[in-house]
Amino acid sequence: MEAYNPKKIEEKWQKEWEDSSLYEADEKSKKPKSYVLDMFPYPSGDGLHVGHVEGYTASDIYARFLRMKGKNVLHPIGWDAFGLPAENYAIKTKVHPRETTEKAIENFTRQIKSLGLSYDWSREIGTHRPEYFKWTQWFFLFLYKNGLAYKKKAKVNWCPSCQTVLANEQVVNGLCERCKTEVVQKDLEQWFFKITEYAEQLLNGLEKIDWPESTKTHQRNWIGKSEGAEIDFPVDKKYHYVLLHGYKSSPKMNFHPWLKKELESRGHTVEALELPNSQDPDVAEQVEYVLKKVTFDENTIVLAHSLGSAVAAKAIESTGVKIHKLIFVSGFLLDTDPNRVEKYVKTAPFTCDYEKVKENVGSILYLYDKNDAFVDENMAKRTSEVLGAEMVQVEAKQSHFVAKEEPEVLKYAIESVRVFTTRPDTLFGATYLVLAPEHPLLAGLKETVQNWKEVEKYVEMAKGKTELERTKEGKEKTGVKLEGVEAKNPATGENIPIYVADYVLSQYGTGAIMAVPAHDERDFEFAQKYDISVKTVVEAPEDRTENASKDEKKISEVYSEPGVLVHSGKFDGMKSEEAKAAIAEFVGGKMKTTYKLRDWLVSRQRYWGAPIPIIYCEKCGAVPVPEKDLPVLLPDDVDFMPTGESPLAKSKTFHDVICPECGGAARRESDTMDTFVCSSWYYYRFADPRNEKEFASKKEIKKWLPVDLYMGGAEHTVLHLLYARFFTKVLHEHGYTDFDEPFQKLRHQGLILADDGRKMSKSLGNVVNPDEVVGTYGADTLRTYEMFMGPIEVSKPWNDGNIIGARRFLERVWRQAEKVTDTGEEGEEFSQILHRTIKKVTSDIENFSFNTAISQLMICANTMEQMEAIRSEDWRVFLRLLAPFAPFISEELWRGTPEMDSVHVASWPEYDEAKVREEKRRIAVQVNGKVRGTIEIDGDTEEKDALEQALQLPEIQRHLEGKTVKKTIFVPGKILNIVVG
Ligand code: ANZ
Ligand code: ZN
Repeated sequence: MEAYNPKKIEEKWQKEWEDSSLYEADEKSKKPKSYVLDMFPYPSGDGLHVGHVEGYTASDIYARFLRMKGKNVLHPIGWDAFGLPAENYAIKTKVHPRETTEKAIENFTRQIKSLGLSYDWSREIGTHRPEYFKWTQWFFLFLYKNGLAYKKKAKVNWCPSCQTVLANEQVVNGLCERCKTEVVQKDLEQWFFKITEYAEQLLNGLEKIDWPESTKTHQRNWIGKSEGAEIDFPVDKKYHYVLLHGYKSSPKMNFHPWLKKELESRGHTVEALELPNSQDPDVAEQVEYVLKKVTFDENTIVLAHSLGSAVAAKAIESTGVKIHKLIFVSGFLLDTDPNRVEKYVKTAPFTCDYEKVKENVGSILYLYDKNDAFVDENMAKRTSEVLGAEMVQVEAKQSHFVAKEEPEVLKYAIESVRVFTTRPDTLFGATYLVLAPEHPLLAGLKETVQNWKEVEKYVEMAKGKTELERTKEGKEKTGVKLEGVEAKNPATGENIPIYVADYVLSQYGTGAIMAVPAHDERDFEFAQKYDISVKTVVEAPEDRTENASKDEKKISEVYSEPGVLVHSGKFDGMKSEEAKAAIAEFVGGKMKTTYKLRDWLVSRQRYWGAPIPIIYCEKCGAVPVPEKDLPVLLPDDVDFMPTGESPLAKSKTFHDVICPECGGAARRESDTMDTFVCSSWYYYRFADPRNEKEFASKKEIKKWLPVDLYMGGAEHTVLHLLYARFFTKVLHEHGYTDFDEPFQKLRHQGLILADDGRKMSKSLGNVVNPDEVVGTYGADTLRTYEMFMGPIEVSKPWNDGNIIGARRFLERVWRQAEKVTDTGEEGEEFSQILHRTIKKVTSDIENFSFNTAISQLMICANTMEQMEAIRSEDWRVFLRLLAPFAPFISEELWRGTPEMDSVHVASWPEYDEAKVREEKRRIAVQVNGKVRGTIEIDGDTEEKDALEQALQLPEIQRHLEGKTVKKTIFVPGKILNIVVG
């Protein structure tokens, strides 16, 4: 027999498998399906890494196993092909990213095929190909049309060297992950996906999927659910209120007199105007009246009810000064409704310049009554939208706020700082407030704050810092006190100072906190530094019995545990957990759940990505590209040199277009999408990869999805997994799928380290190239070696010596073929080993314990080596067990037997229960090390069962009498020692 020569057989079978389409998923099969998926790779210029090989081999073993078990397996591969490296390479070398990418794909393909991975190549996809990204763009529009994609100005991490926006996780210690340049913060108009709307579903979904616990924990932390309360702290500053009544009303009607009194009793001045001809009003005349009567300044708050809102907006449009705030109470504008214009404006045509209004007020609030009989919700929404107003839904005492007293109106009329706290029980101990440097209230305090220059400088400085820098533990806290303005603690009624400090983040909660230094570490540290008072309001239950109250001693540490309330008025003595809701309610706060999860920023100022399918028109605004015009292709007349603007903006052919709605001149959105968008839905495309009408048909989705096994590294996948789950939840909600989790079972491969235990990296020169290993030892050896390195999920170092071990094992198997005979009798002993091997390899593959499966195959091979002859039947059992691990050698040897078809479509062997049963054994039972009896147990009996049996023995019971079992020591098959005391 010839010596084992992998080169010869591997190439041969590779070609044969490909020619016979052996691994293509069968569309017509009635067998149960199984979808085994690898995280598709980014085709980098460096080629495949041994870490890829590890994960791909594991899922390949599983896919092959399922095929042999009679499943119709879908096991596809494709390319996550958009991304920065190809673009950066283009900047350096001027080689088009498409060219680099296609070349890299070619190389990856060759490498993957050489490894004998059983992919269905007929379904290959690449996210950079127009037939694919057409549907990525479709998904953008799908989200947009469902209100889940929106544009807003946002602070983003900006790398001045890469000239691009970075995601938070691309910022490492304040530096760009790629080029190590210091990252700065910058304001840009960006597209976002509203993933936050699904926070709760994304959290709950984790309960029902089979994923590694650590990965689920990671997802939970990323979503970061917190339960607490929102509480308002009135700002102790005097304003000038202007109240405008509605149609057929007057300052003497509705809530006006009451509100005026309430506001005045708080020290504000109030001007309640009597608008002319309220019974049959002319809004234009009323506007003129307001402008004549009122002197607007930065301390003015205009509160307008109903028709008064139209008057207010129009008046503010031409004040010329910026007022503090405008509050609409169930208001509306006229120009959106021609009938109303006619009815209420008799003197002139009436349109309102929303932008001017926005310019002339600090902020606009829209207060809407849930049960409003006059203003419907859509009108309220539209009004809020055109004015950029914050819309708040409340319940009026009487529909449309016409009661004599309307507490919600008062509540929102008063300027206050809203905080989010998880500890409303500590409210009596809140001794100061902190605003994030970006807090919108700050701008309105410019005239009031005496040390404005200092505040401004601080805010400016905070801008340059990343979130991580700001919140790092142990970092010294900094901040500035706002001189000349205070807030009122709503529980104690006392005035407390307001600070601006960067340890409070603008994007979490409400961007403001109540600080409780006695019970929060960060607040304590800050209070010590700025000499702010510390007030204990929760004590450990045991401290309550002591006479001396804590605050009489010097407080030197923070008590952050639950306990019993003190110094909290009528809540003294209450348990802190109970006090949370009670105190929140006492001050009119609302219990509220907050999430750390932010909306997903998808705009990238880059070339090599899927263009965002939006067109901007002067007249129509943002217009989605009609579906029939997809895909929006990437133009080739661009320069890749980054300038901070998207490269697409400079392409003439791309940039200037015609508005699909009005036909006027318009321009295209020039940003591309985050590549995570491409990878959020690719697993659907594999089900129906050539569909030109849909991203995948419902029928094919139903046939193949969800994914039964998803395999990939644990690093860098938190976001990918979250985003993919988000897409699936949205699809589910809109009836595209009958499942709402895409990946039923997830497994990770561990890192493969270099032989020196360090991470493999080009700069360290310790990278192992799989091509070389395949060239020297063969793909079967590489696969077997990597699977034998250790448990799949742990990190493990490369070891050249052990590769040779794997190769020798396969050589040994090869040599056994010579001993195979058609006659001969089955030896009892070997038969047992063979059946135990079937049992173990089967359950090990099911449990992803590939290293132990291989070691069982080695035991079996060793036994065969001792034998003079091997029955053909037994030999073929062994080859089938080996096939998923070493597909080439098993195929070659299998075809050497009378079998005509591939081993990879043969059926998986079954074991005989009678042959795997381990013999009973008699073992000694000790008590405290002395043998006191014996029991007879099976070879695989577990400790607790052995103990139970031992406890039945009278001689053992005697020695345990009056004692307690401290522990047991169990050596399977040998001894059970019971330790008592
Ligand atoms: C008062 C208080 C007292 C708080 C106390 C804690 C302990 P998690 O659990 O992470 O949700 N906080 C709220 N918004 C913040 C922001 N934008 N930036 C920084 N910190 C913020 O944390 C919630 C707690 O973090 C909140 O509860 C608030 O401090 C702070 F003994 O309020 B706490
Ligand atoms: Zn238009």
